[in-house]
Amino acid sequence: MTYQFNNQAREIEINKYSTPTPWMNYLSNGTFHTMISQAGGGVAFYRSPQIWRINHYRFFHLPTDRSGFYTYIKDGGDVWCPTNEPCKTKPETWKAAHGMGYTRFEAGRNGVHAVATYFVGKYENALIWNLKLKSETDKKITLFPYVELGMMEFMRELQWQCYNKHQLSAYAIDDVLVYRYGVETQPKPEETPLVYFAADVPVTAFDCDRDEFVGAYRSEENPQNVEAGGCTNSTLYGGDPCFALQIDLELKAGEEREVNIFLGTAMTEEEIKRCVSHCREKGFVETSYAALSAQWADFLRKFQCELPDADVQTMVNIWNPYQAERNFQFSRNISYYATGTFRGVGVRDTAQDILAMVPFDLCRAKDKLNLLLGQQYRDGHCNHYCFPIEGWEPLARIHSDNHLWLVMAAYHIVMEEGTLDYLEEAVDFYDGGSATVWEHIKKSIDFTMANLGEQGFPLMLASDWNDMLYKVCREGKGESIWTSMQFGTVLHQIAELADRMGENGQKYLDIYEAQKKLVNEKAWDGAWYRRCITDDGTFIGSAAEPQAKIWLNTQSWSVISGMGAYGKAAMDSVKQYLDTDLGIKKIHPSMMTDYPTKEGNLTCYNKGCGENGSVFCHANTWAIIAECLLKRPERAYKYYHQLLPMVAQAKAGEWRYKAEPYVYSSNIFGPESDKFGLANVSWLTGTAAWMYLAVTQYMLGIRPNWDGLEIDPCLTAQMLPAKVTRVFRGCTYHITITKNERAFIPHETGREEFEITI
Ligand code: IFM
Repeated sequence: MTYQFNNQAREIEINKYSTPTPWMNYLSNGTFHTMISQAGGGVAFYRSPQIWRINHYRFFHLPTDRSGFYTYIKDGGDVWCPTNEPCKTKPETWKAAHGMGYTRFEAGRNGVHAVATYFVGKYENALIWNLKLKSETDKKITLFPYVELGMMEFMRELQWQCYNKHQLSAYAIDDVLVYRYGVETQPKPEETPLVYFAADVPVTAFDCDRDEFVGAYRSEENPQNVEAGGCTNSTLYGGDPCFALQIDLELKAGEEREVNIFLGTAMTEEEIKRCVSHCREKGFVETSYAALSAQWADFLRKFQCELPDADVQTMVNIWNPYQAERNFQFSRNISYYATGTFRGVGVRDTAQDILAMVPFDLCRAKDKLNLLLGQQYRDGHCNHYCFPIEGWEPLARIHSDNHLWLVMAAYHIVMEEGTLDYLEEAVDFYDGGSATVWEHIKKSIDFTMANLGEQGFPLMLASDWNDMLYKVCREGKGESIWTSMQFGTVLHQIAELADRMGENGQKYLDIYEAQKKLVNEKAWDGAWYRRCITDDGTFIGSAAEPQAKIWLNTQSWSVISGMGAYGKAAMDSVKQYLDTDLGIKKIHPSMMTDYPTKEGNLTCYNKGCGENGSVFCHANTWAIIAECLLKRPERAYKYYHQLLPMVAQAKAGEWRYKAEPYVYSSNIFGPESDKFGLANVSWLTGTAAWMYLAVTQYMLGIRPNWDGLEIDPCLTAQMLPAKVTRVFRGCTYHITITKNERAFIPHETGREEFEITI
């Protein structure tokens, strides 16, 4: 087995370095971040991977997953790395473990044993490499920690490095290496940090010039200075920089030596000196690691469960909330699949990520929602992406769904908190003026009302949730039936809030009823709900159409919104036409590139890939929720269980599935592709937040409402009995569910513990 979960330690242990794709982890303190693979490859960045990337990561190039955070161990003529990669000479024993905010490698060769733990602590903006070394015999070895630096702006590097690389410098101040990104016209020079590299043991020599360290026609596989046994103290004022240290160590038989390496950022050389001396203080690394563990324990304790299904328990208690937190933090920025060059904070995606942060950290959830509300215009629409760190102009495209997600996020915050206080906070509009959160979300409704199409559904505009539908409204006439259902969902939420705010909730319910009527009269196709209407009036997603006859989202949301008079039948069609053993396809059948017309084709994707007939995991979550609302636990469990990453990976096979078995992917190639089962775009996907909601709030059914905690389980025998600990409004609820029966626990202020069995 390539891996096993160690839930006690909240780790996944990986026994083979050559996984089919890099299996990543994200290490972060909120300011300094590192994505690192099971083989030590990855990329570090300060705040933004778009403008403050620290090292090179070569996307799509072979060999894959280079460069990274390597320490060469030279033991006589033998050179190897605890990370396994990038040396040709491999350790004799090896395993890696990804844990909550850290990654560890344990390796041994020729009687030398190394444990290398990488993490980013909260006390300094630095990736800490903690190396523990032991030898069975007395030995002299040399360590060469190494990072290949690059231009901090990836896109500028691609275009302009021939000039700009001569504005980089890397040099030593005593035994600390410093990298200065001196590139002119960089976006925020006054906020650009220096990068440092230091050890907490004496350093014999160093290199800052990559070519000097690596040599000609070599790679990180076999750097010439490692082979030669020593660095050459090269500095770099123009060219290709790197950080390499030479550390000569004497190991006594059986004795453990600890070496810490710090790859960090600071604004000035003075500050670097302060940071490095802080890092070198006795106990600093230990304290930082302990704080990281405590932080994750505190985060995860808010919702813990005991279930008969071990895989579900692993996901609910550990990996799903962990992934959701990382999504919340990084939005759809940088991953093994996404280069982190152009996507900032997407309003649609981030508003959904907030939903999973709400039960864990209301402050972070509110701050993020305020950021998104700041992207809203006075007429109620909002920007599509914004770049709060980079300071770039936002992407101002108007989509039919963005602003409506804001209502949902605000509603979840209010229900978690049980007060209306948040709605009274003031947030500026993007185009000037300020309003309370409450006023903001009412504007969202106004905007949709002001942008209804000829048939009465919301205009599609630059697409709804489904990016690929951007061609539907080129002439400004196309309409989205799914947005009508999303609108319906949030109309119910805002109606409830309006009543609590002392305003007229009924007016929203009236709009809801009108949209509901349309959905059932104009969008029902006979066995499912149609998807949208093109500029020329064609209904996409209809049995009468030659392709893409049925779409998942309008079936699941017909139930979620409560609008679908035929919701049950619609979801039966999902089962009949869209479900596979590896998840539910988004559409069926996949489209050709001439549909609905050659010029107005909806997709260029090959059949079964991406948006065109893959199993779109994010959208599968809504089918699970819909089945729970329909009280069909067997279906909900099937849809949930088959997409558990470890289950899907085992079913498809490791080499076919390829992605990580511990985090969700955005999509899995569908049966119309010869690569059916290939999971891709893992980690940063809305699947994480919604899967978390689906299992905790709909399958386990533990949902906050205004008065307390509602328990409305929809579980199969595989999930019963379920024991849940849920922290809610300061009280710890111990809930045992033995059957699918509804219960309600009214919130009582001041209560600290509560126990209930259903
Ligand atoms: O909704 C989008 C998301 O914003 C980006 N990834 C694809 C989804 C579906 O099109």
